Amino acid sequence: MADNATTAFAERATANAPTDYAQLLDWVARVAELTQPDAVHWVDGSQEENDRLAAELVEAGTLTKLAEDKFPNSYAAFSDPADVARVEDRTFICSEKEQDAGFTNNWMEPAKMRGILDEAFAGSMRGRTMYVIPFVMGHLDAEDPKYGVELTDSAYVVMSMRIMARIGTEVLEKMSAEQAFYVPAVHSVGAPLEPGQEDVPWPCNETKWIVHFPEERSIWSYGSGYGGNALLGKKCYALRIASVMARDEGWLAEHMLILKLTSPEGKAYHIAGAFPSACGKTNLALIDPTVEGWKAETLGDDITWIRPGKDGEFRVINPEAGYFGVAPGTGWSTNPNAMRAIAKGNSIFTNVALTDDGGVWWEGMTEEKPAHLTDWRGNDWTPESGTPAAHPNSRFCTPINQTDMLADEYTDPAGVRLDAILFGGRRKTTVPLVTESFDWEDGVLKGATLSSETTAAAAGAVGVVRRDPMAMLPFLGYDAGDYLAHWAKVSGECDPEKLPRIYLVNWFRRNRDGGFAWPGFGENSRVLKWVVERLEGKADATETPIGHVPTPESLDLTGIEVKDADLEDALKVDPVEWETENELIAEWLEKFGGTLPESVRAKFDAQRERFEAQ
Ligand code: GTP
Ligand code: SPV
Ligand code: MN
Repeated sequence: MADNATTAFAERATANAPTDYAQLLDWVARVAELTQPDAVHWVDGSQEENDRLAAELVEAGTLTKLAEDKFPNSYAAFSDPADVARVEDRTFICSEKEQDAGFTNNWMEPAKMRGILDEAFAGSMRGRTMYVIPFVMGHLDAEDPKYGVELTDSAYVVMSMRIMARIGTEVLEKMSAEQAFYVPAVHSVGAPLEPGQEDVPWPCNETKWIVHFPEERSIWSYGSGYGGNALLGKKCYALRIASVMARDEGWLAEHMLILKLTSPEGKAYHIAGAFPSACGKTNLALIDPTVEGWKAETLGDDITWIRPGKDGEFRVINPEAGYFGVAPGTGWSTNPNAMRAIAKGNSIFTNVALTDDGGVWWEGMTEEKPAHLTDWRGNDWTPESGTPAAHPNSRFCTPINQTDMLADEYTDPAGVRLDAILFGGRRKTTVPLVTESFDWEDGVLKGATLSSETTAAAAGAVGVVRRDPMAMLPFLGYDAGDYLAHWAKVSGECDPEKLPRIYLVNWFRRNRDGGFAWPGFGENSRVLKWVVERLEGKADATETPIGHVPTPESLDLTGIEVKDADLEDALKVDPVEWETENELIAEWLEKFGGTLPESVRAKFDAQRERFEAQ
């Protein structure tokens, strides 16, 4: 019941609001009544506003300004040590029916969850400002712009969302003029301040809730300030909620990079890659090809929206505007394109280490470790410390338009035609460097049974092999079997001749000595060259029970030294390893229950039969 005090919150929220969109004003007022912020600020997205928020966050100790001559307009943030990654066990899909969330998701009855959230959010923004961030995922001039509004009590989130998405006045004006649907997304760090109570640099709550109501298309996030938990346009909207929109509207929302590759003959190809978190999307998206004459340009590194195009092709766009990239392992030798983009500034680094001269450092940035650093926890660090200076899931947040190799088509709402899809993961054994699927449905099987060793991108154990369908395990907004059926449905609307070819890749296989069998990074261009030559019908391959694998001679290894034994280890399809793998796949497919599409089961049976016939 709204008494005078709570009504005052609602009035304050909408007084001087830069819009007359009644439904939006009403929702903002209701959330303000619930959360009771001290002030409400409608975000315009300007540089001045950003600079003001940055100054406030520096004052509060949340941000450290980096040396202007090294990283202009850039900041480092250090999170609470208990708030460093996505929290999958606290992430819920609250569909009306449990079966619609599927076996891969946490589910709770929506009414029950609403009760919990009402309690958690009641007064949760006390003593703080509630920011209203109008945003659009994808292009503002798309045929059907995908709007959202995030209400957050974190200025760090505002600054990060400004990098990751198109936000502010222009979006609000168009959304209001169209009275358009927007995804309502509420975020609170869950750390209200009593009058006079001093704030901490990274407020958060031990209890965390990352909740999606797919039918309502709404998001409620509580207790974390970190990345995918808090920048709600990213995983919560552009994957979980968007996957549900996509199911209902006939398209696909995927955890994929998009790369444009131009051959020495000047033919351009577009390749998407679905790899689980921290498994190499950003690195491949920004690849610096080592193979002669090939040019790479990027369109995106994390999220791809796929639609059937007018001519029966798959068309793809990147709905994001920035990178939230894994810092460790990003260096001048492994990823110079990312380093150049970062060096232009306008970035926020989270949980990296600070150098004594006002710069940042993380493991793998340079070969030689600095003699002294302040590590991500704020402690003195030297190479002898024996602990990582940067958190393994530390990240750089950088505008994509600072990329020298950004493809022109990035700005085109019509996107690009997709020629190939790579599914990849981290597997020490079993999965060869690259395998071409026999056909589309066999490729969908490869996606459905994709597996990877877990990484630091999510809280929990690292290095455990788990199945991760299409690299979407943590990001599916609905039942996993229905999702695979939807892949079949969307592809059924395309010209079969124009469907992208599907490849399974693994940059992480170990050789017999325990090292990486394949050098990876820029050298992956050699694999991409093989992929394109397969599309062109030029490259040789060996047929194996899982598909076509390069012959050792068909990979262009000019200019690098790869030992014969390593190449053998990288390309091998070992029947003994695959006996175990097929067992694990069978167990995995069992979990889908009744919604597993028959075509996936049939393609798996065919794979097993090919092994048996060997
Ligand atoms: P999210 O942003 O979490 O979705 O991850 P991502 O898939 O974009 O991962 P990213 O490209 O940032 O890679 C993460 C880690 O994989 C880094 O530590 C890299 O050094 C490592 N990595 C990427 N590519 C390769 C490769 O080709 N070979 C090897 N050995 N490691 C790689
Ligand atoms: C991932 O974990 O896949 C990321 C980082 O891309 S986050 O935005 O935190 O989800
Ligand atoms: Mn990701």
